[in-house]
Amino acid sequence: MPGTNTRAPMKGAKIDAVVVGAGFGGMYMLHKLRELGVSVQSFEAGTDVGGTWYWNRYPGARCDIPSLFYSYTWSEALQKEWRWSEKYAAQPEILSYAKHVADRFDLRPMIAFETRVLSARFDEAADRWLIATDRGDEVSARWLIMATGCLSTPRAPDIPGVESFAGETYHTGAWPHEGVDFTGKTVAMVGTGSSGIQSIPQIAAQADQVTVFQRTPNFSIPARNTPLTEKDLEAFWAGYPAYLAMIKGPGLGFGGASAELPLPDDEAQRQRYEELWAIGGAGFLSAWGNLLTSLEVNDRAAGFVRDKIAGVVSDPETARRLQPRDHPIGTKRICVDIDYYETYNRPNVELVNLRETPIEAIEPHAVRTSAATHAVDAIVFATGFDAMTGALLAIDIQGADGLDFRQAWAEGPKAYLGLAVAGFPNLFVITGPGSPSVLSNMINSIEHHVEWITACVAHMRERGFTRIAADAEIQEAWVAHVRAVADQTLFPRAASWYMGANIPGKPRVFMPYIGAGYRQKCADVAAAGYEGFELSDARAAAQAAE
Ligand code: N01
Repeated sequence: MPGTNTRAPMKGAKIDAVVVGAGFGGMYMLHKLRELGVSVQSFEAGTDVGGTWYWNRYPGARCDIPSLFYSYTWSEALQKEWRWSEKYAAQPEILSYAKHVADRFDLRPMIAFETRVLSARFDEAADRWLIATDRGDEVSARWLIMATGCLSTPRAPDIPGVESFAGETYHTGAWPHEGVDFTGKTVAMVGTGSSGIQSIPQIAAQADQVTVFQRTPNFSIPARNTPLTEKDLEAFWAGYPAYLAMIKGPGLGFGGASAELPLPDDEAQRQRYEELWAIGGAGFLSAWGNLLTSLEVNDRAAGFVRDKIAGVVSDPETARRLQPRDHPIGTKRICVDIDYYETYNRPNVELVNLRETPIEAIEPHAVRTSAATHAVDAIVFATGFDAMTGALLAIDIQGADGLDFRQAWAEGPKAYLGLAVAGFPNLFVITGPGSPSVLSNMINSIEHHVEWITACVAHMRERGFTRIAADAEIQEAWVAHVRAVADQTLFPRAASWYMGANIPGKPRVFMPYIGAGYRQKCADVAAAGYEGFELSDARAAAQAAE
């Protein structure tokens, strides 16, 4: 997007808080801090609000959580006045919602757009962060809040010759704002995660020819997307109080998985999968309470989906290539699609299995595998993100005693409750590693973290504390607990982005927290005077030392 921002840099500004990013996390954080009477500035790389929904504009981009539940709950008036048109809203509608929130709550004056935070250094004497941006801003803030998103650093693969390609290349996570017309084009699609699975049917409907280069097939469940009716809304509002209670409860905010154990007989199991398949969406994983912990149970569910794929895809060899076999269902993020498997019945779509015939190089006009040279006009990389840590590690952050953030996370991310990092006082991460984040409904988890951080800031202000620092040992114990809980599930069996496995050289650590009772734990920590944190007042300490 062309730059429109000509504002003068903020040099030497002294404020209470800086919020990095103006997606759903950043926007709510701004609202809450302003409400508290805290002076706050946000820096956002995009030209507008929306975060994920600002950048991911690829054809077919949609939320995989029903829109009525992918909405802020903190303002019932907002919830009531915004009318979603479909069960699963498409990206333009979600972006409109984000913009509406920014306008309705007058958030824009607090946001500097087209501005990327480059560095942050903790000034120990003042208990303040010194933040610098690519626009020359130099701001001092007591609190630094990273609302940088979990999936915000797109990753293009290092394929030999990629730079020699003469046609256009795109990444789903950084799609051109003006859109792309593939009419008459032969398109290579690389990657079959959620982004690939959503965009392939749309691009295939427009382009002349599409060749999908698939490394790992993923499980996908049909969305069964429909327009939202008055009846849907009535049902939503009737269940709203129970929904609010549920998201504040011990689970991940998706409603209860069936606790029906031991499982009924084979036919009854199959019946349940049929029902969930007919309903559509990621709720398929809630078939049984132990679907993500018992390999035997999981195998049944996976087999059911493999059979469905075989039932939809006409060519048996293509169906076989599309059937995932290398990971338990749900241990890589389950995909939710519209006509994904059906797309392989189109005459203009070809599937290349990179496990059998890997890409050797990209040439100026082709993708060359070990078996063939595929002439293409354009390449779409749906190759994912440096998830959960990429956006944080892109910033040069120096904490207490000059501790380097990249050094602190060299063996993998470590964060107490996924909210704070030992050695980096007064820094909070919204939905950071070690919190339910990407395994939960992100909007709800964002709200939870924003409210927890706001309460913490209020606590510090009321008592005159200028520093809050997570205890390194308690953080270690939390990180170990996060790992131990994950180890009781099937998740570590998949080479997923949850594990950092999609980035060569990234430490393999299961990053989100899948345990129960997370909200209660955070509440207990706060109620005990921020147990596991050290709260202090630098000025008082300095005076005492004099
Ligand atoms: O990325 P991914 P994504 N050569 O990492 C392949 C959220 N999201 O952007 O599995 C060939 O899942 C890679 O193959 P492999 C959602 O949480 C949500 O699709 O590594 N292929 C994989 O197939 C999601 O999980 C929504 O073997 C290469 C693909 O690229 C997350 O974002 C929509 C390759 C990457 O899949 C990420 O999804 C979209 C290479 N060198 C995204 N490198 C909704 O709300 C990678 N791949 C619906």
